[in-house]
Amino acid sequence: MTQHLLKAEIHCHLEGAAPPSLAEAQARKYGMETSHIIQDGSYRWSDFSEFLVCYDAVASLFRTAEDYALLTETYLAELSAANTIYSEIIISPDHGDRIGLGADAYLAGICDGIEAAREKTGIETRIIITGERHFGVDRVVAAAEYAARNRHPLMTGFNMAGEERMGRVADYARAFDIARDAGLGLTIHAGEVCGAFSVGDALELVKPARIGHGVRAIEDPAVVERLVELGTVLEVCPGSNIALNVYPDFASHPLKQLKAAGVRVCINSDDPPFFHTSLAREYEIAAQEFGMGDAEINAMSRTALESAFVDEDTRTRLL
Ligand code: ES4
Ligand code: ZN
Repeated sequence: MTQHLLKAEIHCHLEGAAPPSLAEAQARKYGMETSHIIQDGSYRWSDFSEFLVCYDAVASLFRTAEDYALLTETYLAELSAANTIYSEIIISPDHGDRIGLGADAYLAGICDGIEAAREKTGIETRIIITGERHFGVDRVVAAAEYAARNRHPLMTGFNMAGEERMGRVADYARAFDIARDAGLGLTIHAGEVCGAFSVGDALELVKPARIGHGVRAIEDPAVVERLVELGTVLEVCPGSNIALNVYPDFASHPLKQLKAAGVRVCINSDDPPFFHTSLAREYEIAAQEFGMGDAEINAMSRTALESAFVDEDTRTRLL
């Protein structure tokens, strides 16, 4: 059992953490049909492209600041019940814009949820603004500009998620320049759907402190070596990788090889109900599927906190 272990997570998409029951309640509230995205209490999708469509459809069911506060607090309460002391949630102002709420109210609702959860449970949370690659270069740059303009104390990082096969990292590098200049921590989804070249491009062109997934770096020893040299942390999401068929099973997953090569890694839930997982389950997977003991698992939680986009006082208190 891993329930007793203190946990930390630095890669979870907020809308991707909505339980199907909450999405259904939201759909009832707004008179929307969900049979195309939810069946028998589970999200329905069959490959990465369909997953992204399903994700955007679920996001469109959260329409007010209060809806977002409820979603945020619901997720953080679940994390805290699993003994989690720190979380970073990935949010995209585009989703606020798309349903006509606007990015400011979207962010304000999420911050309300974070404060409510902190008051009730003590969990520390920070926000990573993300651009969605499949919304196009201009939207990713706009997300970076939004983050740079609104230096809210809880908003500490910038990411790019979405369809990794769309364009090359070079096309989006300008967005990361804007975020870096604003003092935000940088992380980018790479080496999940695309191969090691995508991780190599990210390291060269973005120079992020962390990479979302990055597991397919294992396909090129030179890229693995570069990750070790730079000390870049991989936000590994094993359950997500199996659900999206990046690997057929845990035995084929490269988490242990990356670790053995000296790459800094931690474990995360990504979009937990979409992938039939939770942070608690990812810790169980580390123990049961990867055969890790408490000390090895705790070392990954420390890596998450060491590489967290958080002020040094908070980091010291949590470590
Ligand atoms: C995502 Cl697993 C994954 N990959 C890329 N973009 C995403 N957005 C939400 N989940
Ligand atoms: Zn992700």
